[in-house]
Amino acid sequence: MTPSLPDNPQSKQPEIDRVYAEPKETISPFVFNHQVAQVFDDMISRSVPGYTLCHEVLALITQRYAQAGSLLFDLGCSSGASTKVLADAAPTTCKIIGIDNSQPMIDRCQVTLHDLIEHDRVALSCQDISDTDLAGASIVVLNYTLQFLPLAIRDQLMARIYQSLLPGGIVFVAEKITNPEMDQQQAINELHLDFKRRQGYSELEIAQKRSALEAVLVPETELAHHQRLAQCGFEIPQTLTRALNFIAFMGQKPRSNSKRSAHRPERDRR
Ligand code: GEK
Repeated sequence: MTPSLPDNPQSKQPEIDRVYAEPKETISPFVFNHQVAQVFDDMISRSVPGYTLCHEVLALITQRYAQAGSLLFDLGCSSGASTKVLADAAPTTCKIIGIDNSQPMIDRCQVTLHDLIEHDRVALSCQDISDTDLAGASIVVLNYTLQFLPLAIRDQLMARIYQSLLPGGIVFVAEKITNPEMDQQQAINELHLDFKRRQGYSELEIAQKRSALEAVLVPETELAHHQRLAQCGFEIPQTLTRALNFIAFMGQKPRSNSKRSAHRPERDRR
């Protein structure tokens, strides 16, 4: 039976993703438009293995590292799933800021986080994350967002996050990754396709979405991500969760310069 598709922007009920269910004459590059925003929760949870696990670990990180009185940023907040995790796990003196450059996603987020926004716990802003002032942050989250930015500006954004974070601050990132070993990449890719099939997506939906995401979602290797964090100055870049070709990882800004140099290996201290 075809699932019904209510189109009510005020509805909190997740709607079924059928964006690519019918054959399209031409496949345009994927955009976070109104149609996607309406079904986003269903779309991401049925497309990203480990999505819930990533949020469970984000809650642990937030409990441990959110600094009282600081700001927590969710960059690319979409419908607010990670924003809500931050709000639920952080001290009440923290303010949570959700940023997204898609107005339909922000509208959707306004609905799902209505109570938290009313109580001034969460604020949302529709803007490009390259323009966001991150001063005063103790945690910056980029859950499945960095992969949508042009490769050329990813280093710059991460360097700015590092500079803006308070000492001891955390960057928490979740991404789809690619594997430099062709055989491994192919095997894991096939398992990801199996995951989508088990979630009820048809071959047509999988193929059309894949072609829409081509050149829009550009994954990097796990090593490239860790190296970027290390180059910016983050300590202990490490992977926290892994499900097929999706990982979540974090890095911590040193609490002080002296502590950082004390932990650096001998060869790096010159
Ligand atoms: C979650 N974090 O559910 N500036 C602002 N927002 C952007 C930009 C940009 N330059 N580029 C993309 N976005 C969420 C899921 S989805 C991931 C994040 C996915 C936004 C875009 O509009 C979308 O809402 C989000 O980043 C990526 O935990 O759909 O795979």
